[in-house]
Parts: sequence; structure tokens; C-alpha cells
Amino acid sequence: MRTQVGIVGAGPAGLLLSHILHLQGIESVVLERRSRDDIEAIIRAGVLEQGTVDLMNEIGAGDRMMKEGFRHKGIILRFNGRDERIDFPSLTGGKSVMIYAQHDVNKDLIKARLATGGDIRFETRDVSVYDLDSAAPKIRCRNKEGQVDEITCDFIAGCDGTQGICRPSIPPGELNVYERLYPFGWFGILCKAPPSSDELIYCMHKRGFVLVSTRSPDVQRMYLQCSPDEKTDHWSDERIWTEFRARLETKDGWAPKEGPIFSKSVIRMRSLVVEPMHYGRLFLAGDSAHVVPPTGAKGLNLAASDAQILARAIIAYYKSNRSDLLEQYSATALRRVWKATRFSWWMTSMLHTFPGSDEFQQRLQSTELDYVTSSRAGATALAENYVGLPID
Ligand code: RFL
Ligand code: PHB
Repeated sequence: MRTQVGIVGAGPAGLLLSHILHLQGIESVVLERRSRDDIEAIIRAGVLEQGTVDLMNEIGAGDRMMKEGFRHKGIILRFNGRDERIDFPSLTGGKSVMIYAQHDVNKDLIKARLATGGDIRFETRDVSVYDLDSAAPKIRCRNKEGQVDEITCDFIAGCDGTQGICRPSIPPGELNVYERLYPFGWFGILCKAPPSSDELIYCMHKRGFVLVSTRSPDVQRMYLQCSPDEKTDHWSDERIWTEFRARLETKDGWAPKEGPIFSKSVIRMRSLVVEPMHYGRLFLAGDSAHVVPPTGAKGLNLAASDAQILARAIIAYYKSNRSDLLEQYSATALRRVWKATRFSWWMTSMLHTFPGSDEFQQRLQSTELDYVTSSRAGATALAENYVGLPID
């Protein structure tokens, strides 16, 4: 068969791209290795930048998000037992973020795409891409029933995340890879408890970083810094709560709301960017091209901005016979990617305890937090990055 754009991966990048293109009359086929149920249950991101919220609304997939999501107008930075608040609207000309889980974003996008006749093929096996530097790149795969399909495309979008096949299909030597591994991970839990705080708390403590986030009025999402190869079996619920209590302690006796923990996982922390974000007619978008540590809450939002930038370029190709935006796609997307990479690295470096760090290093980190929370310029730099920089 033939399609205009073959999309590998039905995460936020692939689903958004497919739907934006559809609204401009451009057809695509989305190939996804997992089941629809799995994608709609994934536990991941929770913070949508203002631009991602606007995009969901513009493409008609934002109704549930606007009803069920939580608008957050600031975050709390907790250090040395005290709280300082960063107020987004007053620092960014009225912007804020939305707390809305990634699996809900996926669910809403899948629903919107299928309701408009979209072709999303779940449980597709053995996807491979080839003839990438020709005018007719191809995708070969095995469908749910085990038959082999070949799809000839004008373009292929590699939206298949960190473990995908698109990036590794680019010939060796064509990509530059920039990577930083951090010497710690995050131990993430979900628990049945109301939010401990109206806003997210990013807490620096000598014992390690903690993030207090939320999912719904009765589910809390919390993370604590751990060793990168920590095992969840080593952490009883009591040990987890003892650690949260110790790290989150304030001078006025604040304590987290506790409840039964029903999910535990360990997340490794790294930064990775590949350049350029294309090879021939294969374009990479989202985590397939870059990974950020979750401290800045940027991963899903970068997937959304890549999808927007790539969609715009593909639309210009079909509607105005222009290929300049496709040629510029990588450079345009990478400017934003590197800024989010810098911001995520900076937040990570400021808030975590580094193994072997001495008093000098710790004083610098506390001073950085003091500066950011006491200077309008410092607070503005954090706020404008957190709510999201413009896409170009
Ligand atoms: P995804 O979501 O990983 O989707 C890729 C899809 O491709 C499929 N796939 C294949 N399909 C067919 N054939 C193959 N060979 C395939 N290989 C893979 C996969 O099954 C999958 O469905 O990538 P995408 O679309 O680029 O989206 C990126 C985001 O998912 C990711 O950046 C965020 O989750 C990162 N992230 C956060 N981002 C935020 O913006 N805000 C946050 O608050 C935030 N918190 C987080 C996070 C990531 C976390 N983890 C688990 C890494 C919190 C955590 C804990
Ligand atoms: C989350 O709610 O999962 C979350 C929130 C903020 C972050 C990272 C993760 O920076």
C-alpha cells in the first residue's frame, strides 16, 4: 500500500503528528508495537506546558483535559527546610501549566484520531524502515494477524521513542550523539492519597531530591532520588514514607499525606540529543531523537513541539510545494531541544545531591536556589522555561 506519511510509534509525538496532518487533509498510517490498552495505561509524564495545552485545544482533543486537568500557576522550591514559590503568571505574562497524565493525553489523541477515520495499527510486529534516502521510503512490518505489509511513503516519521528502530536504522556515522548520564535515578511511586500540596514541590535535601506531584484528587505521584540501579524490592512502604518524611521536613512541621502505595518504579536519568534529526526522508521526533531527565518536565512537551514543527514542514511541502521547512526541520527543532536540554540539566544539577559532592558544592547549590527565588530575573528564567519557550 501507499501513504503520504508513515509514522512509527503511537506515543504523543506520533499521535499528534498524525492528527495535525489529518486536519490539513494529509494522510498517514501509524504503526505501533504495543496494544491500545497498554498505551492508554502508561505511567509517565504529568506536566503540560501552556503551548502543549493550546495545541491539544486547537486540534480538538482538549475537552477532557480542560475539565479534568489541574491548572497550576506556580511551583514550590523547598530547600534548607523552607519553601519559596515561583509564580508563573506574574513572571511570564499570564502563562501556567496543566497537570494531566500522559496516558490521558494518549487516550484523548487516540480517540480523536480514530473518530476521524485514522489508521492506527496497534500490535504491529517487526517494523523496519528502508530506502530512506530515496524519494519513496518504505516501511515493512508484520500485522496483528502475522502477515507482512509493505507501505511506500513520501516521508517516514520516527516517533518510536528511546527503544525504537528508526534511529538505529540510520547508517552509522550520519548522526552525532551527545549524551550525559547522571549518577542517580528517581524512585517513583503512585499512592492513594489526596495531594499533599496545591502545587508541585521540588525539594533539595542532603539525603537526596524529592518531587511531590499529583495525578487526581485521590492519587499522588511522588519521586525520591535513589541510586541508578536501585531495586524496588528493597523498599518497603514504611521505608519509603520514612525517607519522604525526612527529606520533606520543614521548620514548621510539614508532612506529606500518606496512603497505600500501588506502583513503584525506578527511572534512570540521562540527557541525550542526536543531530541531525533526519536522514533522507526519515524524520525523527520526540524521544527517538532526544531524552531529558524528568526534572524539568520537558520530554512530552518536546515531543509535542517536534510534532508541530514537523507537521508544519510537511504541510508546507504538500500545500505550497515548499521543501525549505523540511530542510530546516532539524535545525528549528534542535534550537528548542537544546534549550530544554539545558533547562532540564540545570534543574537536575541544582536540586540533586551528587555522590562525593563536598560542602562547597552544596553551598553553591543552596545559593543558586536562594538566588533563583530572591531575584526576579532568576525566577523569571526558571518560570519562562518551565511554562515552555516559544517553538521558534
Ligand atoms: P513514547 O511516548 O515513548 O512513544 C513511542 C511509541 O513508539 C512505540 N514503539 C514502536 N512502535 C512500533 N515499532 C517499534 N519497533 C517501536 N518501538 C517503540 C512505543 O511502544 C511507544 O508507544 O515517545 P514520544 O511520543 O516521543 O513521547 C515522549 C514522552 O513519552 C516522554 O518524553 C515523557 O514521558 C517524558 N516525561 C515527562 N515529560 C514531560 O513533558 N513532563 C513530565 O512531567 C514528564 N515526566 C517523563 C516524566 C518520563 C518519565 N519516564 C518514565 C521516563 C516522568 C517519568 C517518570
Ligand atoms: C510527574 O507528575 O510525573 C512529574 C511532574 C513534574 C516533573 C516530572 C514528573 O518535573
